[in-house]
Amino acid sequence: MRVSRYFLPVLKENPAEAQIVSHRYMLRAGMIKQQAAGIYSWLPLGLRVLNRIQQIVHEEQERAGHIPLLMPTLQPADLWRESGRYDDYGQEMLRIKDRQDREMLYGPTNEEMITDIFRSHVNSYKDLPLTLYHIQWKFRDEMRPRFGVMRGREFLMKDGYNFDVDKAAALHAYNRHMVSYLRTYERMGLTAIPMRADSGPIGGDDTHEFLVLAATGESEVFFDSAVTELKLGNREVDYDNREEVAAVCKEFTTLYARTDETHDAALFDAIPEDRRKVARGIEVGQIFYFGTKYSEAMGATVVTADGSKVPVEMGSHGIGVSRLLGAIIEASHDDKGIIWPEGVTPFPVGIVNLKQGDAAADAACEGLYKALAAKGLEALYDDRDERAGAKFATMDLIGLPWRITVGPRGLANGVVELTSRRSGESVEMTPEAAVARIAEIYAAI
Ligand code: 5CA
Repeated sequence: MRVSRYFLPVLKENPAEAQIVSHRYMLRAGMIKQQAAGIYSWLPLGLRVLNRIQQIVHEEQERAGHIPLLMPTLQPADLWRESGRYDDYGQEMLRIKDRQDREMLYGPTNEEMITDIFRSHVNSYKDLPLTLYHIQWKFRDEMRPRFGVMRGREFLMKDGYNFDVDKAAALHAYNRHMVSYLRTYERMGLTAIPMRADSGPIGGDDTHEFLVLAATGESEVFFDSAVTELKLGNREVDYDNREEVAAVCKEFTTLYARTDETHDAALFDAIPEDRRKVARGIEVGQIFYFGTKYSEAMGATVVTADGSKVPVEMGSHGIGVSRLLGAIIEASHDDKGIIWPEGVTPFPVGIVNLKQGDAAADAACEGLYKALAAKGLEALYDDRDERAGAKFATMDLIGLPWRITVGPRGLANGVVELTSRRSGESVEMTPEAAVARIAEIYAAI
């Protein structure tokens, strides 16, 4: 993409309404525009990151054997009357009437609708296990929408629902979600710690939230600092192997890590003092096991191997897809702007032409742009007739992890400069070497 042809409405001034750094940088980098409290348009740069995040979520869900579908945003109120949640949900639910005066709602989550799909099509244990998920917009009329996409009213969520014949199988589904979430967040450059939590309006006995530590997080968290050292890394996990998946979950949930709702002072005090940490975190996901809460209320049953009919065992599992942009920026930025991890960056590399109109510089930039494209890497090429300082400031603000700087002086010696956004280090090399280096970095992602 050439900046001269792109739509990148960068702001010079700090927007007064933004209280935290991620919100400020998302507005300044021209990623989002607020349309109403907690409701945003996704401008092209923001959409690219949102798409990258969705792609990683899809890949990791499908790797775990979970199946995508797509349910609507609007739901009939009657479905929610069956579970009793239409009355329970309160003012967070946006209630709508259609022209026939039928009661509808903008879905805050989809337990009822997925249970309805299940009961219409599945009757036998032979069709289980089954986990269906979608990535869809939700609406919750939050009392205090704030911090940009972090606490929106309309927001994008991945929500998945498992259906299993018995509790042991449902707990395996819970564990599979935990492992797939750990991998998902790691691919986004995040450390998200699973913490024992409270189930709130979703209900159920077992639930973990995934928290990214950040001073601006809305949740107070208590943990053993050793938990932050745990990494899934590249290890292969066989998602069908119950013991193996359970062992990974045990590794990540044995050390003390809880949100304030479930905090236990006595257990916390048993941690060696130098490892006892109280901090703040951003909740980027939550998994729930709730058994037959919805299936019993809505008549979703399966016939088991011995011929008896039982309500299907369920759980639900959510990732805050749009919130993740804010969480990643909170975890990865400096005073010049965002620093995208390679896994989610909107463009893999930026090209800055120091002297637009100089024949050699223009030709070198075009050559780099095409050579990168040939390797499947779409660069953001700043081809505007602007001062170098302004181009650097834009690149730093939008946070592409790598920048290639091209100018007549370097080219006279056959070199361009490759700069890491994170370390600030620059290395001179030939254009060919720069392309090869970028390709090598992204091949490993
Ligand atoms: N049905 C379950 C799991 S699918 C559910 O709704 N879980 S949830 O309420 O915990 O939401 C899942 C994730 O969505 C949260 O962990 C959080 O990351 C994100 N989320 C929740 N509310 C908002 C909001 N107002 N703005 C942005 N993201 C949100």
